Amino acid sequence: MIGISLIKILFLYRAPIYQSCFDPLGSDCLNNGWSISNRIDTCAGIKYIGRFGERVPLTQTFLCPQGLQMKFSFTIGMFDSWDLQENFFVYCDNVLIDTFKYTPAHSSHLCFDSVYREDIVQKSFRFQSPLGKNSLTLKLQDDLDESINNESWGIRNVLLEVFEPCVDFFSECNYQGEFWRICAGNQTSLSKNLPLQIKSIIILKGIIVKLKDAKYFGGNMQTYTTDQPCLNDFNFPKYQKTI
Ligand SMILES: [Ca+2]
Ligand SMILES: [Ca+2]
Repeated sequence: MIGISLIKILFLYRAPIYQSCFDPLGSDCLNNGWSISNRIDTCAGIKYIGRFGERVPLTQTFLCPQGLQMKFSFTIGMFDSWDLQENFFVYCDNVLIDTFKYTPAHSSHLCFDSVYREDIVQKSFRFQSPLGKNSLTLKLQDDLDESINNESWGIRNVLLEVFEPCVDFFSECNYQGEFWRICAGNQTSLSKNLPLQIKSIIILKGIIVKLKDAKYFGGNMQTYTTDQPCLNDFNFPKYQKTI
């Protein structure tokens, strides 16, 4: 007796892996997951995650399918007395993806030390998520040589998203073992196409995965909208030909 097993995936919109601090008043800025937590400050009435400086790195690791086109964007406030030779660095897994500087011509007096001006800039980067792993670590760092009261930065409108949303299925718990990928555009599949039994699934926000098999949960459709690190109760069967 072979049940008909079905995977159906709904890709509702381009999937954000992470977003934080989009509300100008900052209610969503405080619990942001970055390595230096609970730091929030206000410039010209707008909240920023920060202030940071003194070359201390700010990092965050995200669960993320490998080898996908990613976009990382944020608004940075570069506050006060940045010198012309000083830089800001953006890394993914310790690989530099961009560096930029404070631009005096763009700056204006907005906040903090009234002697020095602020440069507020929208930044956006595209890169591929690292291969051979299911996570990536973003790192933001300056090379400022003076105190935060003298020169600093903060970020807001922080967004990490995937351009081609995909769902990765794994043969072992915790996203290990063989993996099999369904992307937007090749989304519905019968289990005869499955090369493995599903034990864990990376499900980006905005994606709904539905699994159905006659032998499990009375044949009812199971719906998942978040990462599933270990589906011990759902041993999705390999397809077998009826004898
Ligand atoms: Ca200032
Ligand atoms: Ca300096």
